[in-house]
Amino acid sequence: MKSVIVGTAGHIDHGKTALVKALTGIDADRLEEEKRRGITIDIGFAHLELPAPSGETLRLGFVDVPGHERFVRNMLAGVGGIDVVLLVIAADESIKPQTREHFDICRLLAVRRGITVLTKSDTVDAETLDVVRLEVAEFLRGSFLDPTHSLIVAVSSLTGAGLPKLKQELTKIAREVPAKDSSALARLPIDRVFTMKGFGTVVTGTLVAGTIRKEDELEVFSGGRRVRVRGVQVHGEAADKAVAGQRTALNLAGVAVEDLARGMMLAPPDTLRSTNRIDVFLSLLASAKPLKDRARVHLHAYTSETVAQVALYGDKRLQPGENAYAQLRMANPVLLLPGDRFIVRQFSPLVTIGGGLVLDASPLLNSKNSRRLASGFLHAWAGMFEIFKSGQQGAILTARVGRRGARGLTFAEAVAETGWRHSEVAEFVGVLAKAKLLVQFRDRLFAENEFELAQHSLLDSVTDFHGANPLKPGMPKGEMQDEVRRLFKMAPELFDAVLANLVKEKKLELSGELVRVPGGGVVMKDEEAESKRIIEQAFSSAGLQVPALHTVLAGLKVDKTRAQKIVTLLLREKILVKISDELVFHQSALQELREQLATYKVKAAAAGVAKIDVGQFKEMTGVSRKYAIPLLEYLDRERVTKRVGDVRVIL
Ligand SMILES: Nc1nc2c(ncn2[C@@H]2O[C@H](COP(=O)(O)OP(=O)(O)O)[C@@H](O)[C@H]2O)c(=O)[nH]1
Ligand SMILES: [Mg+2]
Repeated sequence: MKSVIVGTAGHIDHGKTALVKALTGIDADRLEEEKRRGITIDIGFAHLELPAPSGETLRLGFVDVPGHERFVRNMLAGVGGIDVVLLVIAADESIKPQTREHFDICRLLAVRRGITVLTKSDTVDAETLDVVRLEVAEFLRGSFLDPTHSLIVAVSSLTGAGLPKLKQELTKIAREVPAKDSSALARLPIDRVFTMKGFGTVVTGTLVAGTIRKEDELEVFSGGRRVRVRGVQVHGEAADKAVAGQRTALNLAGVAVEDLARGMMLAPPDTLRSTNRIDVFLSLLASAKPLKDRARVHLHAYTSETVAQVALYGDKRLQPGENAYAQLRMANPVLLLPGDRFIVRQFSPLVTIGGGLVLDASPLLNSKNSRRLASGFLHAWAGMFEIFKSGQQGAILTARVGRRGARGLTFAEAVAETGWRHSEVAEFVGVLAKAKLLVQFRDRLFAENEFELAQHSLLDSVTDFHGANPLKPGMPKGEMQDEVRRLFKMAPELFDAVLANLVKEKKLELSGELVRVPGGGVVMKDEEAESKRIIEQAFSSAGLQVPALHTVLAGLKVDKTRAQKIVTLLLREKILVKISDELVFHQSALQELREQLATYKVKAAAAGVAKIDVGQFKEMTGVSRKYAIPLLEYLDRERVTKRVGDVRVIL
């Protein structure tokens, strides 16, 4: 059964509630105060099943809205999910202020279908009705209700005149409403919260997307609370599930009435994110005053309402009847997705001044930077907005991935940014990867050219490393990864893939954790590596009684030049330390000497003076004078000791 939501719109007392009752038999004024005062204060609901000529049954859910100017905010909470509008204009009063305001709102929200209903036809004569009809036709010209393609029906809820024709037209239009994607991610903007005896917490709303089933877990936006669906009602009857386009009531477990309110949104858990900033395409009504950059407004989207600041990209002021790209900074976070519509009302006094289309609910730029954007970046930025506005999913995904550069975009982020299902994202990724626009590494997506850029970055990084470290065998992989993360925010997924590819193409070499350009760095052959080990071993085992360097080198398999190269490398790596032309020590032996001296100092200080002379030094270390003098001079240079006359003060 196809479900379609029909909303009323129009000035107070023009017969909206009476019309809904005449069509459905249901009085949508449900509040005691509404019944007593005879006016609609809050949105009300009714439903009707209509047989279509094709044999199918259409289920119409009605949202009846208040016409009073003081309750426009309630009207806005109801109009969010409607498919068809009944623009109600009383034949005896014709167009009034809220006729205009409600009609503006419908246009700004991009309501596509509707019927103009001239009510109270019984109160005027045929001639007056004709005049009003002409007036109304003029008013509607060029809009989605333009009389050349949309009907104006005169009815009387009192006598029933015109109602059959209206029902017929409603059936026709309802059938034209495109079926909604019930497999999309579910979103239910909450319009009412109450307790029902024996049930507990109940919320209602117009399900704007997807399906909600009994036992589903949902997340409450904003705030992150989890709730479980204990029961589902559709148009007042128990059901296993509610699908997009249905008036839906949910009995919720895990939440108290006080924790929920109109304006919150229910959606699948851990999938979407609420936001304080949205980039939008904003339209200012011709009837509004010019809108200044940084102006504060009231933002209405679905059932939510928050104060927001408008940061205009580009001009400092938006003229009436014009459009602009802008960033809205909200006082309270709201769950919105690209493609959603919204209304803005003047901060004070409260009048509807415009509305528009959400382009991006996860903008990368803060509106604080929009000044900077105004000059140079705007052009490129506008190009992206155009793509977002186009609604072309492939181009949108490519742009969203592309703007993240080497950081890429994960599948989960793609889902949260677009509101598309994971499988839908995957489908587009498949197509775009084939078209060589995107690449995927593990769970992350990158623009194809990022791969190319990353190759250059990695090659540069290693080449620079060799330049700065001529005697090192290669650049540690971790250091390389840190560098490209710091410089380009490169994701590990891209790094790994690019490095693997460069190694495969023999543009880089990998040995253990070291990366080098082929032929770059110090490459040791087996016998060189062995020689290096032998030298190191000779000195580390000798302690301070070191052999002469030339003796050690003479015993190696490698020739003199190569042997010298290895020594240079060992000195460079600070494994060996040269303290005089003749003498080379292993760093561990010198380290031990420092510790010995430190211990000696403690003892000597206890005896009165932290001093040592050459004799004491020889005794302590067991070395001959030939070694003792250069060692002490080395220690002086290292500021471990200080020569004072014939003795050394231990520092
Ligand atoms: N004569 C006549 N009165 C109507 C008709 N429709 C509504 N009314 C009356 O007009 C008043 C306002 O109607 P209501 O439906 O509450 O208007 P709303 O504010 O637009 O919802 C009520 O007193 C209705 O009885 C109609 O078709 N003919
Ligand atoms: Mg009413």
